Parts: sequence; C-alpha cells; structure tokens
Amino acid sequence: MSEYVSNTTVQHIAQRVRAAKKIVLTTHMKPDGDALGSVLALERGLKTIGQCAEIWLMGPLETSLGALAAQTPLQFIENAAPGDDCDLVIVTDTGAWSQLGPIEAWLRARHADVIVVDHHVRGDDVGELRLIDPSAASTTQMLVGLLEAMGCEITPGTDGVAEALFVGLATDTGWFQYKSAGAEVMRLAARLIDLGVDKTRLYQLIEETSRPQRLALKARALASLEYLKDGAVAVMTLRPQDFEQTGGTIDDLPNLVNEPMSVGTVRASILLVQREPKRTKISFRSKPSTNIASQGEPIDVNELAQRFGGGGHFHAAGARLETDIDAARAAVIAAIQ
Ligand SMILES: [Mn+2]
Repeated sequence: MSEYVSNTTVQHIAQRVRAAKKIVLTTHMKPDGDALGSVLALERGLKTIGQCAEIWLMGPLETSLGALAAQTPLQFIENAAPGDDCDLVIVTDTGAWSQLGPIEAWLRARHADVIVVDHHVRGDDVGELRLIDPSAASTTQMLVGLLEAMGCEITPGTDGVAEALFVGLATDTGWFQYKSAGAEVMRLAARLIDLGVDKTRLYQLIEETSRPQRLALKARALASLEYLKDGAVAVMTLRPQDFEQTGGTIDDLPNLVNEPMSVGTVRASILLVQREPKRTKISFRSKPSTNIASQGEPIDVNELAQRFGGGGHFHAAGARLETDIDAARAAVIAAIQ
C-alpha cells in the first residue's frame, strides 16, 4: 500500500475544482463536527465562485449537527446515489475505506476523479489525489488554504463558510482544549470570530442538547463508581434496569466514560454496560501523559481491551464480552489488579 501522504498541492486541486462541471462532496460515515463542517465549508465556499457542489452523506447524522446545515442541502446515500454526471469528488476528513462503506463501490468506479483532503495519520488509496496533513487540528483548518487558492470567499453568517470552518476546528480540538489547538488554530479561530462566528451559540447547539435521560443515566453510572489501584482506575457499571428505569438509551452514553477523568488521581476509566442478557460492552479510556509528577505513567487501554478480545487506541478502546455484567466486571477488575 502506498504511503498515506500528500501527492498534490492546493493549487492543483484548485485547478481541478475550477475545471469541474459537477462536484460531489462526501465524508466519513456518522459525520462528526469536522466532517460536516468540512463539506459545508466547501459547498458554501464553492458557491461564492459560481461552482456548484452536492453534499452526499452517510448517516446517522446527529440532529444537533444537522441543524447547522441550515439552508445548505444535504443528501443521504441511504436514500439515493449521486448521479453519474459528476466529474469530481472531494472526500474530506477520512481516507479509509472502512469509514466509507456505502459509497465505496461508487468511489472505486471513479478513482481518477477523487480527491481526498484529510488530517488523519492513516488511510487507503481512496482517490488519485491526496492532500494529507496530520499536523492540522481539523480538516476545516486545511480547507482554509484550499478555499483561498480557489478564490472562495469566507462568508459570514449562519449559512456561512466561517461558521462551518469553526465547527470543525472547535469540535476536533475539544473546544480548543487539546494540544492540537496551538497558536495557528487560535489565530484562525480569532479570524473566524472576527467574521461574526457566534461560538456561544454553536457550543449550545452542538454540546448542550442532551435529554434529561442522559443526566439520569449519568447519575446511575456515577452512583456505581468504584476506585481501584489507589484511585488510579475508575470503574462504573450500567445495568438493564438503569436503562429501563431512566428511559435512557445507548444514544445517551457518549462521553459518559470520561466523567471520572475530572478526578486528579484517575488515570484510566472503565464503563461496563449491559442492556441484554449475556452481553456486556466495555469502554476503556486513559489520560495522556502529563508533566504532573503524582500522575505516573499513562495506561495503555488498548492492551487492556485486547485481553478481552477488543482493541482500539492507547487512550481509548473497547471490548464486548458474552457474559453478564457481574462476570465481566470481575474479569476486568482481576485484569487490573
Ligand atoms: Mn477531523
């Protein structure tokens, strides 16, 4: 497999875009803020130079993100397919076949006309041209240079390019918390805010949309919290009755596993969830290394998850066990001790 690095320039992509008659914009399944922000920013930017592009997504798309599209039309592969008259495709925020499932065959059939713009470290040969920058905090950060090279305007307003770029930048940096939010990112954020981006409105729209059931489930999870290894590892459980009694669903679970991370001693957090008999899902998270002496070495949760037939990344992993939650919990605790 060829190396996942750039093989083109923004200038060359700009030429291809200007010469195209019909452009399709797409991104990974279950689009996040950066995925959606990047296709919205391109569609809106291209409009300012008279270029027409269609956005084709693979859901599900969270309602809160969908609202950000405002007047920009979104189409879903699940319902139809892009027309064959398209002569250029831009895939943003991924270059991995595993994240492109429903559109893979369609993309393979027009490999020469596919351009990938991505900031991930790994990817496949999804398109003839690739613009890859793992040092970029978000794909939308990469798009700024491309939009400028194409002569697109960074339009203000709730249907603007600026807001779409900001959404990707903010969500992929944990609202500017992560290391990736360096001086360049802050300068770009400032430029977008100068253009009128309302970050308080966006934060509310994207992050403050959960249902009361989520808080009720969180209360159950926190009530179950136990510390192991002198407080270094937090373990929480959610059982079938927790879902029944709160009315919560798996859609209310994102990020719940991270809650114990706010405790100073905690280096890893584990959430066990059982919703049906003999099936327990385990999420593992750990904190990155810091210079805080009391915190010790970071914990490799990928290695831990692999012991249960799962896997993932150093700081985020998961596993599924064909057992009830008590057996799963005992096994996890034994592995940690
Ligand atoms: Mn991204």
